[in-house]
Amino acid sequence: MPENKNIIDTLPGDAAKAMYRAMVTIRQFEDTVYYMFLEGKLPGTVHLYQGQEAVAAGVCANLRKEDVIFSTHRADGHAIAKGVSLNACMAELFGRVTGCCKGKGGAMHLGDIDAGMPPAVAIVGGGLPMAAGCGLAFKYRKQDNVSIAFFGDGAANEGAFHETLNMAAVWKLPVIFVCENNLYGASTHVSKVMKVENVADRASAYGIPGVTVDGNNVFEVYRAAGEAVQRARMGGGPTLLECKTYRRGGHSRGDSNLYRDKKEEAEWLAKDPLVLVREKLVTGGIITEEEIKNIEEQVKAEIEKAVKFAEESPFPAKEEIFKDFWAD
Ligand SMILES: Cc1ncc(C[n+]2csc(CCOP(=O)(O)OP(=O)(O)O)c2C)c(N)n1
Ligand SMILES: [Mg+2]
Repeated sequence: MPENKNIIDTLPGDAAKAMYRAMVTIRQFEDTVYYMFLEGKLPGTVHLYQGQEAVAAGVCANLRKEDVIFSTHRADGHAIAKGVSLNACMAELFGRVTGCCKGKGGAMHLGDIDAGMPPAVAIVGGGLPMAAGCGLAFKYRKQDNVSIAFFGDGAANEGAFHETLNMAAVWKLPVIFVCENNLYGASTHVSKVMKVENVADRASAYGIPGVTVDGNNVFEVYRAAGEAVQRARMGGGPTLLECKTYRRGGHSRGDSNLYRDKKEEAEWLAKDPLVLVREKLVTGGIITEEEIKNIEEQVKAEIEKAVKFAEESPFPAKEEIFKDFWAD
């Protein structure tokens, strides 16, 4: 995908292919980042998104550039799907001045306001009130844009989740709350911290629609998110959309998932969203094996270019250290 281009730009005819391309880009980007991290080339830590690609791709395919997304500590997939440039994402992870936050945000604050993604919020649940605030701004200015809050199952147990959903419901804000339920908050299984079966069941407590979908099926995510986005644009208020999914890797660096049940793990890993979408596209006659190969090769070249761009970029100057920051 060309830099800074939202996949919505290639809709409507090629929506499926565009989503596939976004998913391949996220997977290859994350695999590359993982290996570079293990090699010691990247500073800090990483929270990778492999396995959850269908959520970011399916939701963001419904968005315009002017719509806004709020992300979490696991931000790469959201940024790529929303059209933040690969070069700027990679340079940010390397802490370089050409990064989307001038190298000062790093992996957990990835974002680019010009692409409709304020820097991600790594405080669990912290992005939800901001998404509602942005929704309020859209409503106040009578713009038919939407604000998306991506968050995890763990965040759904934070006070910020409950307060924000209530306020967004009462004020009918154009916000879609997208919970990526990957069954774990770090090493804690969702069943240990939640008594309802689905996060979306909680929507009824706030009087808004709640929908649970297979988050590994990009078409299901796309359709459900599309309905929620349409409703929000028309003034119908917020939706809680829960996408059930699974991390292919650990929570963050050095996590080997030893706490995960092996049967559960095998079942979910067999449902790789990339494999599923590829099968559907090929059997549906939407894409050929040759096109798949071409997409994969093009994406590989784009990522290699991004790594080179990042490695060759300078670090921020020392004089810049106190610029762009504020604290209370
Ligand atoms: C308020 C807060 N508490 C704890 C942490 C440490 N922490 C970072 S990620 C994480 C787990 C979050 O789980 P979930 O919301 O399910 O997101 P996932 O990592 O599964 O994507 C925790 C506890 C934090 N960043 N912020
Ligand atoms: Mg989780």
